[in-house]
Amino acid sequence: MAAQNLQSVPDQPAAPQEANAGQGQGQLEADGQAYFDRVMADDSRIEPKDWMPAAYRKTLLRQISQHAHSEIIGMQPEANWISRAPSLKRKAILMAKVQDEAGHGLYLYSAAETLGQSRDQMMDDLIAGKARYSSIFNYPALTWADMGAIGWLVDGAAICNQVPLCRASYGPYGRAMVRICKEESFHQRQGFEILLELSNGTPAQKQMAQDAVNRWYAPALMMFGPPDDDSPNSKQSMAWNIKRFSNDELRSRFVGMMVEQVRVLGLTLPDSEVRFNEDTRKWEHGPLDWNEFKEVLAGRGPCNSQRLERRRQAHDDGAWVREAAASYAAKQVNKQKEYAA
Ligand code: FAQ
Repeated sequence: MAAQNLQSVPDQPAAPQEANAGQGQGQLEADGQAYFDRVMADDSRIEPKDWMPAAYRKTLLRQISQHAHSEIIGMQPEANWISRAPSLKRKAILMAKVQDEAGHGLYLYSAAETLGQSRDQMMDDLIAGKARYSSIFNYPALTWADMGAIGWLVDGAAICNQVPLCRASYGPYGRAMVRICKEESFHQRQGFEILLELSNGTPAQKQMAQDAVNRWYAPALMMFGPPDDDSPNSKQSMAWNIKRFSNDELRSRFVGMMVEQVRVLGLTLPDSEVRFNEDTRKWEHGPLDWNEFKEVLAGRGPCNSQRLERRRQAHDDGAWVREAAASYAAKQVNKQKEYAA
């Protein structure tokens, strides 16, 4: 699947010519729309300075900023275990992973900024509780085995959802996703390896691994978003070549991947209804609790308030760093001006 979805983007159609400069606004809009339509039809890419419909910009800003916030809030469940990792090696690996997630957030905030919203504004929205981030990070990480389950299931679901986004029609988003996906696949393997070691350990360790998989399985399936018939954004996002597959399609693929891997782990999925439907050629799973999903999205999940409070605190604690960096940057600009004068 990965190789197919990472295929290179075709050559770009020619952008509207600068000769349009003297034309009226209406004509410019019409040319811009025609160019945009051609890019979509050719499955090519829109870049930040290209004309784009306001609704396309809004959709991208929504998705990319939510994605960035997810990476940043998503650091918390694992960061919580850095000081309790069972060995120096595990601690170093976990620290590197959490740091990678911070990096993903930064690539994504940068991509979102190219659409015209400042990072400060996005961060203010997150801290004010006005912005969404992935439902999955509102669940607690209770044991060390949760580090394995998060890596295997959560990063696994993230990869399944994000590899197709490497071909997203908006250039900065697609390019950021290529790098992110490379790192996420490493994350998934480290989660798998934690679970494999626990599964081959004592009966209590194996039980701890199974318990973690039991708790993270359904929330990981819900990461793909609501069922297709309850997904208001999917159709348009697919028409704009942002999303390549529907929420249910990706969820089904993910289940198929997990069925194979859980056997190697010597564990089971907590879902007796998983089966491959020979007629539809798709993997099916048992019912998910979509009321729980809605509650989490409404801010009433197990850890919503804790996650936001922690982010607010971190933002306040980092105020002096931002001030120092801004002051240093201003000094550098002044020095350059003096030098130029
Ligand atoms: N959580 O119409 P749709 C990671 C909202 S990164 C919260 O289907 P869409 C790495 C949705 O925003 C994980 N809200 O929406 C990591 C919309 O609300 P709105 C994040 C959700 O956009 C690992 C409404 O429901 N990944 O894990 C969720 O077409 C380990 C209706 O939904 C991404 O963001 C949800 N799960 O499809 C980090 C990937 N699902 O905005 C640390 C990029 C839906 O209209 C540690 N995003 N909603 O008010 C996407 O692919 C899409 O945005 C979907 C949702 C698939 C998430």
